[in-house]
Amino acid sequence: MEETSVSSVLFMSLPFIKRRRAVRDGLRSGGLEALVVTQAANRFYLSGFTGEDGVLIISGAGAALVTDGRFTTQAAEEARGVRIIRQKGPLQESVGRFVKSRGWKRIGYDPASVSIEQFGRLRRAAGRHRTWHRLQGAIESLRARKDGSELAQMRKSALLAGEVLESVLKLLRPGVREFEIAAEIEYQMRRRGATGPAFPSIIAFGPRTALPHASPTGRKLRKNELVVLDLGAILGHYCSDITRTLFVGRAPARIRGWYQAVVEAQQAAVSAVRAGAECGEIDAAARKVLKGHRLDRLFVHGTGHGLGLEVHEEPRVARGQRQRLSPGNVITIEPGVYVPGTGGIRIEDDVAVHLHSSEVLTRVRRDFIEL
Ligand SMILES: [Mn+2]
Repeated sequence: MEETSVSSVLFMSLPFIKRRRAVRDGLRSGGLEALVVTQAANRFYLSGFTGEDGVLIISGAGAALVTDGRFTTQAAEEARGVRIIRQKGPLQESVGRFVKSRGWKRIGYDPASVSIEQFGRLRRAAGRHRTWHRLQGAIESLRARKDGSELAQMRKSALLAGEVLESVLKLLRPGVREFEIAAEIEYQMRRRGATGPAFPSIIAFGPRTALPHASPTGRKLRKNELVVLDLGAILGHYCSDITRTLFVGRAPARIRGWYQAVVEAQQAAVSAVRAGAECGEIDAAARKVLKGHRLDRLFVHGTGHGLGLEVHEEPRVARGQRQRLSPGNVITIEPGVYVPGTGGIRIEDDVAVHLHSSEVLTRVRRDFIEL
C-alpha cells in the first residue's frame, strides 16, 4: 500500500477511533467491561460498518464486530481497527458465545434495540454469572453532538434536499398526481448522489394537506389548492428534512393568513435556537406565535426533532422538553397548522446549533409561493 493511502485510511478511521474511545471512557466510569451495540446507526457511528446485520462489541481491550459471511469482507474494509468475527448460527448466540469466551461479568446493552427474544438468546449463550446493564440512549447522546465533518456532510445533504424540492416545483401543474411528484423527488435525489430518501416523501394536494403524514396517492392536483412537499435525502450517511407549502393559483385571504402565522411561528422558533436553550423553549416560541393567531389548537405535533444518521433522533423539540441544546446539535423546526377537510400548512428547516450562533442548513425561500 502506498503511503498516501495508508494515511488516508488512518484519517478516515479517526472519527470512529475517537468515538470508541469516548465509549470506553464511559464504560470504565460506569464500571462495565463491555458494551453490546445492536442498533444499526450506532454500529455505523462507532465502526464505519454499513452492512445491515451485525453486532459491535466494545470493551477496554478493543472492538469486535460479529457479522455473517455476506458482510465479513466489507466489514474488514469499512471497520478499520475492529476485529471481525464471522458468526456461526444465529447472530445473538454468536455474540453470547464471544462474551462468554472473554469472561466479562458486567455488560451493557441497549434494551430499545434488541427484542426480548434476541436478548434471551444472547443471555443464554453468554452463560450464567453475568449481569446485563441497560444503557439506553448512551450512544444516541454522543451522536446528537455532530463534529465538524458531520456538520459539513449535513450541510450538503440539506442543500441537496432543497435543490430537489425546487426542481419539482415546475411539475406542479393541474393534473399531476401525488405519486408522480414523489417518484420525481426520489429520482432527483439519486441523480444528485443521494443513497435514497431519508423517509417516504410526504406529498399532499388540497384537503389531504391537512394530514401531517400523508403518503402520496393517485390524487390529481387541481387549480386553487394547497400543496405540501416534505422530503429528505440521505447523502454520505446523513439525513436532511425539509417541508414547503405552496398554493397553485391565487390563495384566499384565510389561507394567506394561516401561512403568515406559520412563517412567523417558524421564524420565532428558529430565532430561539441557541446553545443552552431548553428544547421546550423552542417549541414554546412557535406555539406562542400560533396562539397569538388563535391557531395553536391546530398545531398538533411537536416543533421538531434531531437529525443525523437517522431522520428522527435526539434531541426532541417538543412541549416541556427540559433537555438543553448543545453545540453540534442539528434539529428541524417544523411548525404547522392543520384544518381537517380544508388543508394544512407546514414549513420545515434544518438548523445546526453552534457555540455562539445557529445556522439554517436548508436554503429554500420561505415566502408564500403561488404557482
Ligand atoms: Mn421532520
